[in-house]
Amino acid sequence: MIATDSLARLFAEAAVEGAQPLWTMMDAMVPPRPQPKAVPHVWRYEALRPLLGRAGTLVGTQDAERRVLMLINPALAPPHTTDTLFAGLQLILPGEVAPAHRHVAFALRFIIEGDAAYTAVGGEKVTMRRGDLVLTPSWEYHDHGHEGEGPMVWLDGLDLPVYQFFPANFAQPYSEERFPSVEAASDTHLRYCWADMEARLQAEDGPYSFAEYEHKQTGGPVSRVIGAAAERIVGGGSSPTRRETAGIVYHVYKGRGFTVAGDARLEWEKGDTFCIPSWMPYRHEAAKDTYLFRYDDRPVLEAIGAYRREASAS
Ligand code: 1HN
Repeated sequence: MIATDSLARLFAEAAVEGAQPLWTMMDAMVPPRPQPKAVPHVWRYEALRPLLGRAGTLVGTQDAERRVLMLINPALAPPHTTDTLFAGLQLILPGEVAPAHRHVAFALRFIIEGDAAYTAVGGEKVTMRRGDLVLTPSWEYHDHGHEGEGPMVWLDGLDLPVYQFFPANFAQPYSEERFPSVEAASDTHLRYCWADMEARLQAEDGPYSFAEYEHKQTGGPVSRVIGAAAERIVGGGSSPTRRETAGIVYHVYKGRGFTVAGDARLEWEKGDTFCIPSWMPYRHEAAKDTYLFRYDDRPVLEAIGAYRREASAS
């Protein structure tokens, strides 16, 4: 019996019992470095904006609930923009209401176009303008509406892919279209105006600066899973090369240039959104004065002791 035994036989019998050897796949189980599935990619606003406009005539917010074009990583399936982050472009038109609901997933909005829509979050009605960052904390009822003129477009950033892994995301519609709300205080912790961020970035000298959004109540990142920041690069300037275990979604608030991410060269201009996978060295180069908004999964990585960052040779 023993004489005729073999590993192949052992593996076959183990498989019947729902077990497999670790030693044949040790490297895949504990790889020497992070192995993100996402690839670097740019979503061009010039190409997507007309499609979003057509969606605006073809489907209403009542039917769609949220009129969002998801920005899906070419190497992954919805809702993955990176391994852990979701990004989408949402359109709301004057007179529309996107009905109230809540979910465990956290959402942020970075306003790309327009200035008179609101998002009502947990009873606070927050008016949104271009460049604002607006937070929708986990499990708060929220609806969006537009009482002004012209289309309103924003970038939605959610931690949805995290809930592909932790099946702990609940969602619930509210019984009515709108959750009752009153005008938010001008300094609400739900809104972070661009002017404040731009002033912080300009306060730093040099061709490149970086500033993190600080939650107005906690002083920490904007959520437990997602952090957000902005960067300024003067025309002709560049950022340092670095890599971090966080996955990152970038949005070009203003400017034009490119980012080298691993072997990829991502050309971008105002309105574009692009992503950097975990641990890939990256560097931005600006052709003209540029401001980038970004969000990442650094807070959740820090919570589990898995955030690392290093400057790397360019
Ligand atoms: C969602 O609820 C919103 O509330 C936006 O505006 C984007 C993407 C996937 C799932 C839910 C919103 C979303 C979303």
